[in-house]
Amino acid sequence: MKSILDNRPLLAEKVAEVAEVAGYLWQKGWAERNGGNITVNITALADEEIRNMQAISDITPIGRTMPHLKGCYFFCKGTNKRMRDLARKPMENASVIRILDDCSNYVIIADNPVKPTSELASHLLMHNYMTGKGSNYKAVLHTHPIDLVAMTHNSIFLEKDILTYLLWSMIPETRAFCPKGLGIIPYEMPSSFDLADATVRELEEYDVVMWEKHGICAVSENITEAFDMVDTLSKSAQIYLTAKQMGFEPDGMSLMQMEEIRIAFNLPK
Ligand code: 2HA
Ligand code: ZN
Repeated sequence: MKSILDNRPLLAEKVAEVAEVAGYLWQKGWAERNGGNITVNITALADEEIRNMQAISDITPIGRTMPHLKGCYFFCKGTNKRMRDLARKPMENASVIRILDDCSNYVIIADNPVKPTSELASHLLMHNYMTGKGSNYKAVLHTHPIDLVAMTHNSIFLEKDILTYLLWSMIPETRAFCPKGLGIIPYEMPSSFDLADATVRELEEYDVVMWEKHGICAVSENITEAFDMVDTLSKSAQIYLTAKQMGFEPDGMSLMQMEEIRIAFNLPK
């Protein structure tokens, strides 16, 4: 069967990267059934032929106008599709969509008419925000990491930046590679615009945000970097949990030690 990936090595590489990360999400136990979703802005890889491709779906409303996404292209995991299937057969469990010139509707153009993720609204709103401010961020990851989601079931951890400092203090890597910390979004209905709006507000300050009692969202230049931030935060959560299981409260690195890392890695305040 013909695929949009044929003779497009850069696009094929992007999709292979998504498939690799989808496999990690499943292996980590963060992606039960159809849990989690991934979208990647591939507009820079859309050549003339892609731009002329016919729609293979009806024109579908996004539900909002996305002024910065006119004519953009996204690779989107399909709704109700499994991450573990996306890992093995990406083009059967995802599709490429085009945002129409009205910035309010999309069509699917390849390979199959796989309806995009139920979190499309929040993902596109995040892309719209990132593109609008001229950022080079192109990937949005949403997944359900067990340890980090468990922590959001304790209201103490929902206060601003409590979890950020706790997780930073577990291991120097987290301070270095998740330098903006972790935003917290109080529980909202999955797939809702309330959740999408709250997420975009937090992106002004953070690259990774927790959705209380649900999951995590990370944005970055590519899907590997987005995954790595979540993986690093989860490692910190595991260290915290392991210490608690050993029967003690971990000391954590001191504020001074964390500040040392900030300076050594030239990180913003
Ligand atoms: O795609 O994770 O938040 C399934 C979900 C919705
Ligand atoms: Zn979810």
